[in-house]
Amino acid sequence: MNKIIFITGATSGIGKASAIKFAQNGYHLVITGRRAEKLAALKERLEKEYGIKVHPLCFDVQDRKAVFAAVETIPEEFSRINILLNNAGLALGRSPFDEADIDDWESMLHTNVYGLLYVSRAVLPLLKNAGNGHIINIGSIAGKEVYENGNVYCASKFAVDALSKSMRIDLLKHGIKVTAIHPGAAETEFSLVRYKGDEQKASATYSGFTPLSGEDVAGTIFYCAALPPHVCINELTIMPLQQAGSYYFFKKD
Ligand code: NDP
Ligand code: 8X3
Repeated sequence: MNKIIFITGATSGIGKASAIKFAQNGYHLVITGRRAEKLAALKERLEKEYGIKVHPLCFDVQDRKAVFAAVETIPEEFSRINILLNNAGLALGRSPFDEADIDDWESMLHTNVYGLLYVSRAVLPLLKNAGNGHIINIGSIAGKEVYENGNVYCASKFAVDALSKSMRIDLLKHGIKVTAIHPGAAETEFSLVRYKGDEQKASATYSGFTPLSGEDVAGTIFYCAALPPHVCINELTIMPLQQAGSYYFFKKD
């Protein structure tokens, strides 16, 4: 029987690369995001290329009612969810604490923290039913080391780190694995979103070094998911070769 993975933020970057990776390996998918047309295109592509089944769910993870309502509609054939990949997230702005936009702060906390909480609670009954469940949370190096002007984005990812550790303890008795993966710089739509469409600022983020790709992170997510049932990676950081931490880059022109 094919396993099923539920992926938040599958319309782009790490989430989309993960959808492709798991489809290549015979998983059926529940893919989510706010951009319905991207979900539809990915479903068509993956079903055609890999012969697996894909169920798209379009909702905003910030909207508690919408999250629970969407999960309620999952058809029987997709309801034995083995893996939840909590990947949807974003940074908005990179400004000093005293100048940052408070609306941006709220969006980051509502998406990266509350969104992860709502989706986890909504999907947990399905993971419990399937047995041997696994929750994989995408944190960040920003959730391990605070950097200048990272303030609330860093705080949201520190929360993901703390919640992952806490979920690991509380879900132990249900036999559910919890893994937190903390990437360094990955070239996705992340910086374009952070800098609100400013392509120059976004591409400058990745100049002078070779960043991770969404596929690099997806490969590591799949590695964690494919370990034997008695083995759980609690957390790991994955970085570009030229990045040692939030602050330490070895850049070449
Ligand atoms: P992308 O911007 O490429 O992808 C983000 C995904 O999250 C999109 O699919 C987007 O879908 C979804 N998303 C964002 N907000 C919401 C929302 N409110 N409701 C539902 N879905 C949402 O970035 P990445 O792939 O890089 O980011 C994935 C995760 O990795 C994030 O949690 C990010 O914080 C983390 N990360 C990224 C790093 C990087 O350098 N890129 C490094 C460390 C961590 P849609 O717009 O369709 O809603
Ligand atoms: C994304 C990585 O360093 O831009 O989480 O915050 S960083």
